[in-house]
Amino acid sequence: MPRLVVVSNRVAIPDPTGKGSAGGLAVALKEAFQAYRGLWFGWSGRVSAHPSLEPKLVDKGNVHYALMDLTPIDRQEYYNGFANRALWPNMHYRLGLSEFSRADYAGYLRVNRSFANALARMTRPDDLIWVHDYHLIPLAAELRALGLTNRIGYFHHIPWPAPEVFGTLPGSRELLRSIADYDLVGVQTDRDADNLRRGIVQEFGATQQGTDVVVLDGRRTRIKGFPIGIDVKGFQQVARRSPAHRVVAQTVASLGPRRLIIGVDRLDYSKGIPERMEAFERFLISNPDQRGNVTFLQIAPTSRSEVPEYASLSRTASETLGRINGALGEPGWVPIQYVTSAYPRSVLASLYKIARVGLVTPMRDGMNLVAKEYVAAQDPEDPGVLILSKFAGAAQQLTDAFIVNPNDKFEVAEAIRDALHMDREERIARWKRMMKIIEDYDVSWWADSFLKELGDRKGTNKARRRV
Ligand code: GDG
Repeated sequence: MPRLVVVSNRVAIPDPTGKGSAGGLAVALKEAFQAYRGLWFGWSGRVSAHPSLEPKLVDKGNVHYALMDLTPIDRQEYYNGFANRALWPNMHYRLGLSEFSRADYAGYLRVNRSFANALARMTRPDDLIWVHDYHLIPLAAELRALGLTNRIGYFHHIPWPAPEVFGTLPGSRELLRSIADYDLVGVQTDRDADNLRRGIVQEFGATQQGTDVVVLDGRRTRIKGFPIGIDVKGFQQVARRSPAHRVVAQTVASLGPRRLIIGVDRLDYSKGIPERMEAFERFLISNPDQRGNVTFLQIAPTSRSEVPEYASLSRTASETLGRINGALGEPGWVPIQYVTSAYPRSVLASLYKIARVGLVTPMRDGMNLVAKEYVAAQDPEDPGVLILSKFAGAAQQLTDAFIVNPNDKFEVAEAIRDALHMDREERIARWKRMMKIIEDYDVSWWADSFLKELGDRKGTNKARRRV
């Protein structure tokens, strides 16, 4: 079996406390590495004025970690700058928030080149290389320029926007071109795959072979949807354990007979947190009998706080929260409880299970793993109801959720009302159908099917150097 080399912006070395990083990628890759031996290469998360050009090596069980430090300017330009201030908003259709700077883009390309230089020295000719996410789109092009002929795959965790949207970003043409240096590109949904293939065909006149393959300058790149899943069994085990944690006990005690609605998201404008609070406000205004009978708990761990748009979102969320709780709360009842720290997975799992409604209403989301975790955590005899944005990749699979448009707070408010009124029989029927999909397409399916296709040499590109 070839060695698996995973490359991602952040490398998450397992943390015995279980708190770890709150990011979806860390959760997903942990599962993938249980099956495959290999190397995980990426940023250590540290900055230093004079970082080594060689990675720091750490061995943990069957995975070797190779960690690169960044300079403060690298972090500013590559990570906070181009990746998170230009690419992220563009790919989430927020063109008004996308801030392009030439210096940031140059920093993004520079870090990709320096990662490629360090990685190329560590790879063996038969390694399967699996690159993750929008921070590292040009990595394959840089590796090919160094002469690597390995099979290289890329998985894009966030939406791939329509060509008309992506094309507004300076640098987008070059990035699209560098996609063709991968052998396999995975995206979350068929719609994303279609957007990316159309982009390459429109921009370069590439030809399409069959449904999935585009051919550009003689190189074949297969572009397909591989919807990411969760570790269903592991998550259910955690959810079944008795809620020993203080936070769970206090939540149960403070709820009393009230019903709980839960939201769990990184504090990110793509997740629609203030919009969701306003939908809950609308629900309380339209259903005054429900005041005092339901609590909405929003867990929103702070994220990317060095990026100005995130600081601004944090202010908006706090203001919206304060306004709604001030206007509608009563002594002894706070309508929205809002916390910005991260909790252990076991606490999340217990809270999901207690909650009658899971409110997952991103404005745009690649997949959204919280939606799947919420469903997996439910009690099969008395499951809760998932309300899910039509703009989350998960909505393509979980069609038995209440699918809503998060831009319409009246529609979301009505879905909350209907979810709270749904009888047990219907809740069970919907839950069973969603659970089947979540189990069939779990994280092992995702990693196995991507890697199987990446390793498949049928119709492959000939091993050749690019000049
Ligand atoms: C990106 C894409 C795609 C959240 N708060 C805490 C915590 N979390 C965990 C959740 C879940 C994960 O973080 C978040 O995953 P999402 O998928 O919801 O969102 P992103 O972080 O934006 O992830 C997304 C994903 O990549 C995978 O491809 O689905 O579309 O944007 O697992 O449970 N975990 C802990 N404490 C928290 O407070 N321990």
